[in-house]
Amino acid sequence: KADSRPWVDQDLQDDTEDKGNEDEDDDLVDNEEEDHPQVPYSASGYPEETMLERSKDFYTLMNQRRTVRFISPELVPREVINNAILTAGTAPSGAHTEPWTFVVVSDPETKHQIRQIVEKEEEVNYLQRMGVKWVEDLTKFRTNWIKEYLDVAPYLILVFKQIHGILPNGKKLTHYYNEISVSISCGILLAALQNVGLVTVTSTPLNCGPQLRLLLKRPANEKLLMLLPVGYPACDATVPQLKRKPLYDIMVHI
Ligand code: IYR
Repeated sequence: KADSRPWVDQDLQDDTEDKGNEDEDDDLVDNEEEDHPQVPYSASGYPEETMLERSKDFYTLMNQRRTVRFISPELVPREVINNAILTAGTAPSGAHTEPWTFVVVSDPETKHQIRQIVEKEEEVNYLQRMGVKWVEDLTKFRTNWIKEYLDVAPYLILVFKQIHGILPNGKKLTHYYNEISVSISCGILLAALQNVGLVTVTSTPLNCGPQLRLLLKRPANEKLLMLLPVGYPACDATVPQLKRKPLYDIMVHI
């Protein structure tokens, strides 16, 4: 199956029977349980000059973000990670369903088990599933299936998307746009980590989802979307020299 549809991730076929009752939440009574009255909203409101300065400052900060594969084992305060995850949880979500679970792993034994699962699958990915062109496209990044950072990083954050929720009555709660909602939350998480000087790798371990979900004892309505090893950069960390597209290549003004 080496060259057959490498983009199709078996994880998407993880249709393990989950706890949710097959019935969708078509019962309006469930939705009425929690009413959201309208409350006033007022923005902070900056003068234009301040806006301009803040827009530049934030761009400068985020433009320094790089995927760093060499992470220091130095410990990071747990509260910083908690705050970053709280920040990620401010993402918008379809019908405010907040369809995310962030599993934070610092236990060395669990990190090692994760590494073993990921490396075993990634070896097959590189040697068979991805195909010659994909592997070639990655040569400039010098990546391979050895993922030392999975042992070394003080934290691994595994982001799961909940493809549906489960109501107290056992029925499924529809999680609209769950993938894009959780993807947005990952973006905000990356910004929150950058803001405190931590680094990560936005890894999406192909074909590891079901095994990692079982290892971490997560229910079947949760699918792994992203695995982020988090820590300070190693003192001898290097990154590939990359350029970002200029504004006129990424923006069209009509
Ligand atoms: N998941 C593999 C391969 C990989 C794929 C892409 I697209 C990258 O930008 C980088 C790596 C790995 O993590 O090595």
